[in-house]
Amino acid sequence: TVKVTIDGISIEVPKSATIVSAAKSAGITIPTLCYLQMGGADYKNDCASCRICVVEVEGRRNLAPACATPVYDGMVVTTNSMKVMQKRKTVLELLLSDHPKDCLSCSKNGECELQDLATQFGVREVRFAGKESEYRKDYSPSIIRDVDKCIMCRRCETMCNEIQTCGVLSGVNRGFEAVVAPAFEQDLEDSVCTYCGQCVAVCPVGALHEADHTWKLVKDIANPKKKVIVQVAPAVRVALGEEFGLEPGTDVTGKMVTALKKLGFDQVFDTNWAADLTIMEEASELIDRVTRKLGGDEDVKLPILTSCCPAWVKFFEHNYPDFLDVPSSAKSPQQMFGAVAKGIWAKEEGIAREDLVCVSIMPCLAKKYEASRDEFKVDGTPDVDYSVSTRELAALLKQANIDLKRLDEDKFDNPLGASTGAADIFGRTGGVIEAATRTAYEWITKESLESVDFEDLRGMEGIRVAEVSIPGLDEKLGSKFRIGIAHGLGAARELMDKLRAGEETLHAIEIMACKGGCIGGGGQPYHHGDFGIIRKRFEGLQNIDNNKEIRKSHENKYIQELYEKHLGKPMSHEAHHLLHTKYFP
Ligand code: HC1
Ligand code: SF4
Repeated sequence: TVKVTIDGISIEVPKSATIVSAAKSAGITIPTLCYLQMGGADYKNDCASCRICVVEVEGRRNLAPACATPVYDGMVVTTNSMKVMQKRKTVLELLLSDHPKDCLSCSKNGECELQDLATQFGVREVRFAGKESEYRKDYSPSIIRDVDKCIMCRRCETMCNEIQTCGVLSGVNRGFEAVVAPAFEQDLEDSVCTYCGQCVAVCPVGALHEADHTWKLVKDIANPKKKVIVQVAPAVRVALGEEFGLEPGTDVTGKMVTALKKLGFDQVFDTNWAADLTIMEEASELIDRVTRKLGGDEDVKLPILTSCCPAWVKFFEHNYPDFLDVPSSAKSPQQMFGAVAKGIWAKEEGIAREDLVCVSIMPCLAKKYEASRDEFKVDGTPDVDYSVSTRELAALLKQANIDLKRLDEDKFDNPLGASTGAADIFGRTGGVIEAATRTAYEWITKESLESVDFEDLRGMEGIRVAEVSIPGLDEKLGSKFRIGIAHGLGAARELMDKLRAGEETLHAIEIMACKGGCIGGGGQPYHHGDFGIIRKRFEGLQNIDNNKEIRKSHENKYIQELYEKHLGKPMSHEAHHLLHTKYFP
């Protein structure tokens, strides 16, 4: 450790500390803008581009950026001198001089870190008003880039390149024209962007935001000719409460159902129901592939990869075109839900396809793009009409004067609303493969599991490998069943590269594009760099699973009924037609 004095307070801090982190441990908050560090997610943006965090260091002529200046023994720092305050204000006004002033209609209004600083610094006028840089807006199915608002903090660039390893965003041009953009300033849609939305999750201003479908939804609900049904993803129920002042991880399932009914949805269903259905298909596919492989079929690909995360799907389509036949062909729960709702349920209810609007509430921005993919359309109309983020839902509830906190609890409608605990954990890293393991284990051994808790599959490390003993299969495989888990696309790439190089042997792999899984999705309430929030959502989902009476997907009665009445058995011709898909390079 080293001793430093900050604003007269002497403290001992680790040698590796910066002035910002040292000040924090002394209880002093230095304002920052470009700087963001997320412990637990390995994310650190300390490019010192904004200079808001400047401080005085004794013996140093120029002010130092606190985020990127390491401490040393005996260092004396002043964070609040007149010189510092004036400099910060000038920096802020220079930033604002090239920033649109349309805060009232900005997607980030109320949550913008630049706006917060302007409030904190009491900015009443911008002394350096003049020419502002102008760029065209870039619209994609999931994300809108409003580049005029970019402040070159480069948080998105760090996220996209270092954590997600997608390499889509980087600084281009110089001086006044400088901006963060895809190569050649092409549109996101023409790039290898996965729409993971993690750049949106860390953008401090309104330069990156979701393609907002809220008003389409309002219009459809208000249209008496339309039947509007909704499905809600697992991860939404442990995060939505945050927008209403509840602790991260609080289970608001029942209140959320009431809220959705109050909004006017005709039926409130659950993506979880379709998550149970996904497990039926995925676990069957897994057993089928393992059995065929053991039978000597050389064409069979193992490990099987999960395929419910659309950003991961787009990632492997771009980066691993040689692996297109490796992931499970099972559609994601969102798309299975849409296919069954429009292909079976609507017919039973006598609702014409063109009159049914199927909406999903998702923690994810890539789900918007997934819903728009051509292979998920029938006669040109999508199975899921549009996907709305957790944040958009919260905003809409507030507009409709619905205070989630104060609502009574209600239950999802059936048949597409019942689910098991295995479905809830889909929303956290490791959950999909744990759910599949619960079912595959019982199907292979024909015995009931003593405990459905596969603790070894849980955790937050970016890449995890665990072995599960499946009596009867272990001997044939010559090893235990080996499962890999990765979350965050950088971790996914690391694992995939090992597979490609033959350095790792696994039987099944779960990959989720976002850190923590869907609970950390790009459409969730902003965490402002606090990874502890994602951990709490993780625990929230686990608690729901722990407390469910039924915790294995194949025991979901409504799913069993679907097979009995319509699909026969998993992987049947009918199931393939409705519930499976293809991938494209
Ligand atoms: Fe997910 Fe999934 S878990 S992908 O993270 O498989 O978005 O929550 O809805 O489809 O069920 C997201 C979450 C979600 C799907 C499910
Ligand atoms: Fe990169 Fe993901 Fe943002 Fe696309 S959505 S630019 S892949 S961080």
